[in-house]
Amino acid sequence: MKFLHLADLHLDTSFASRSAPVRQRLREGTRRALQAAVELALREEVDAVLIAGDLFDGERLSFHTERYLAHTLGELTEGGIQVIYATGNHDPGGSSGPASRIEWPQGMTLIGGPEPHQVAIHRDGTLVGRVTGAGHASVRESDDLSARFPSPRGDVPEVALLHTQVVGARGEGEHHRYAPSELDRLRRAGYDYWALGHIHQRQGLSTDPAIYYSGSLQGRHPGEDGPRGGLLVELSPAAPPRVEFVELAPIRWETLELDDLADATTLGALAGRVRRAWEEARASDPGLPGGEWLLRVVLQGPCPLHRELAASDDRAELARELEASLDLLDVEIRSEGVRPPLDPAPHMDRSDLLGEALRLVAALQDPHGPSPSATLELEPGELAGFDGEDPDPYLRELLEGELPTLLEALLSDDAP
Ligand SMILES: [Mn+2]
Repeated sequence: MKFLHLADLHLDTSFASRSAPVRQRLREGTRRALQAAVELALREEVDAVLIAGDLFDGERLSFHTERYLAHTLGELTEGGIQVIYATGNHDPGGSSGPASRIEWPQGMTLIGGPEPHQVAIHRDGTLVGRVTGAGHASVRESDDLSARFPSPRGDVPEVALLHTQVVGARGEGEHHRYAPSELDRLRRAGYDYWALGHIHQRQGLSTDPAIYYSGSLQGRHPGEDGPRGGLLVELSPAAPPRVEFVELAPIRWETLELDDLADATTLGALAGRVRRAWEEARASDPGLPGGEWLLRVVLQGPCPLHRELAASDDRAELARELEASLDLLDVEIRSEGVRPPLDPAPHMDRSDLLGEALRLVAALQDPHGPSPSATLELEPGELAGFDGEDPDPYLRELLEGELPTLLEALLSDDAP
């Protein structure tokens, strides 16, 4: 049996914090990702497409998306591909939710409640596998739905389909603990593959049996970065499961962190640094042809442009320049970690507290100078984080790290 595992599409997410044109692109992006998934399923001649919940984001689905869904999923069922959709907490299947009101294409299976429902998968008239799924009926399913799954017969490959928070999975802290399940129970349930939804970070929790989150189909915020798509899975009675990730989302979120900015003395130089970092990152990971990007740039450390980077209009100007020169959909500049560049040298001879402190630190940092632990009268037991023999190298390293903070604190009223 060959199938495509999708989850967490969140169609019609509002993207309310974004500008109107970006919002529009993101909403279209999710629909285009689904279109790409349908084309992949038809091209690969899969037997089934499985959707593990959160197909749409909220209570109200636009007419446009409703029509689009019926049409797009209809392309699959008309192409002889079975579509099996088990609901999640965003798109519950109870009578009040939109899942129960949509005119789904003929031949599609909607599993909108906690009672497991089984679908036989045929290829050319032969039984090649079974899919058993359970869905959320309400927005707050608190039961472990996996406990209700029957033991599979096992004469053909058996797949379980569920929207669940597996306890201990990566990224679980970012999601509500709905329909929580235990990895151990999933492992022992007898299924060859668990097609999971809910946690948006793609991950395999087990390879034998195969237990996978496909992750969100299209990233929805800077935290959902990297390539996004679906898992193409092949199960056969004789061989181990083959699970392949296929990138499908046309829009990606990425973050660049730059902390070596001491030489960036002009807007042009700073933009150049970001451009080079971007080009390096894309050389090894170019993304899909024609893909669009939303970039967050996190600047930190000493930078001569610290005043400009604290001003929102200057950050916006840098963002616009990068959007244009790198052809990006959106750029956000974060500069909370930027500090003024500080050089102790011009202050070493001062006859005030700062001068005294700097001379003391310089003497204690000198490996041939006085012992820092003896001078400061510190016993090894009083040093948090130290568990070695000789505390002096450790203290010298600490002093090095504290120097910028000391300078900043003692120079704060001393505008250069
Ligand atoms: Mn979700």
